[in-house]
Amino acid sequence: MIRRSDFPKDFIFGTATAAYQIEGAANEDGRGPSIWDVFSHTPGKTLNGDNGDVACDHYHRYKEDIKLMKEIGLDAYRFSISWPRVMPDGKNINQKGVDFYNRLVDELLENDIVPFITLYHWDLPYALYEKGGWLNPDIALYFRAYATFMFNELGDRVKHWITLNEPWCSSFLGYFTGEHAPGHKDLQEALIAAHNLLRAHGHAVQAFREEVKDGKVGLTNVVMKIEPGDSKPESFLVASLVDKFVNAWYHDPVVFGKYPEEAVALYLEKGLQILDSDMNIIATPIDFFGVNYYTRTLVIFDPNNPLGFSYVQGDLPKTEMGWEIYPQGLFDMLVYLKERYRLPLYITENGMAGPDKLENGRVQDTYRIEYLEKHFEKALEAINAGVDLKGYFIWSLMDNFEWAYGYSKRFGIIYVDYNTQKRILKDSALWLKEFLKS
Ligand code: GBH
Repeated sequence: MIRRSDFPKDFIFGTATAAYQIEGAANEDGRGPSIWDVFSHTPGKTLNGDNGDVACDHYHRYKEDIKLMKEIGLDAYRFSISWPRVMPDGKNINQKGVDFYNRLVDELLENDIVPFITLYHWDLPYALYEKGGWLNPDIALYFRAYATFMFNELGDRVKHWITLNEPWCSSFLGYFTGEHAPGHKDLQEALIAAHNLLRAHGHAVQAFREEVKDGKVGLTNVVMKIEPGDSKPESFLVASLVDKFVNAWYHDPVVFGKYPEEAVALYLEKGLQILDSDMNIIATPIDFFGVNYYTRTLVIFDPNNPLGFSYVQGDLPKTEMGWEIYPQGLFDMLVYLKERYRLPLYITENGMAGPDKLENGRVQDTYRIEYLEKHFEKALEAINAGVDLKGYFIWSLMDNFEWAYGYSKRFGIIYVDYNTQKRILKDSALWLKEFLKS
């Protein structure tokens, strides 16, 4: 059985959340609307019309939630800042919103929990969306100003910062499939958004170097293991193409200052120009990559699909999201990232949605324990294979607003009863507590 003591001494275990998914208090203390408020209030965009107005009410219950983290024995906590809470119009400061994050950070530190902050986990101020959002090149400078403000405000106490969460999702789910806010469906827009997201990242890293001398800054990407879904040689080719599009696209420019050539070709084809000066900003050196790993993705060659490929279902056991459980992919991708980019890594998200049932005050989520244990093992194998993996954040601390799926999917190690806001440690949290002592 895997034990905590098998991991390096300074390895940290934590949980992760995101502001819009847990905070609630959407209209309190001067918070402005984000693209996700508008999107989730638009009929048909989220399952059952769910939205983050109340969510887990973490804005009011953060002390209780930190107490639970402490009880489990977590070393660290990754959360995101709601840009429209601190800058309701995307530019001007809302002191009450800033105060919340000061209280949150102080409470974490008092409990010896190391804060990791994500600056952007998808909740763009709606006022900036009205100015063009991620399609407006100026967005990178607005983001830089917001980041600079937050570094100044919290950088004395917070030493670990992540600029963006999963720019692939913000650009492709937000602007191409329309599954996420702002719900556009335009390939050219997705390409522009992706580039502006990376520019915003680079600007924030530059600001970080000026403001926080003794901290670390990185970028978190969703890292997908892409495999061919059948044995046709064409399917191997599309798998490697899709791999470039979801993985290398968001890592290569940050380290090498170059998009993979397949991405460059797509920009050219769509008549978009990429400036060298932009690439220099994007390639401002970072300290680590955050890895969000959930599953593998199978693709096959499909001449009838305009993209040239289709997604197919695999036959491994699946989570409630329909995602295959594939721990080996975590090992493979950690080793791949290490070889290609030679940077320290954190797993900033890993976890599963389960068929959780609260029965007699207990949630027996043995499947989640098994999922986590297997992924912990693969993380450890990666460390032993020479990967500089420094920490592991479970998604998520508690059940929360799962974007387009609303409250129907539960990823937490803590169960949330949305009628009463009562929190109940699932068996996985109790298992983790024992693990962390071992
Ligand atoms: C994360 O994104 C988010 O950062 C977090 O906010 C969210 O709550 C969490 O995941 C859980 O969803 O169709 O089988 O090929 C995850 C991004 C993108 C990962 C789609 C899985 C495809 C699975 N996901 N991806 S599959």
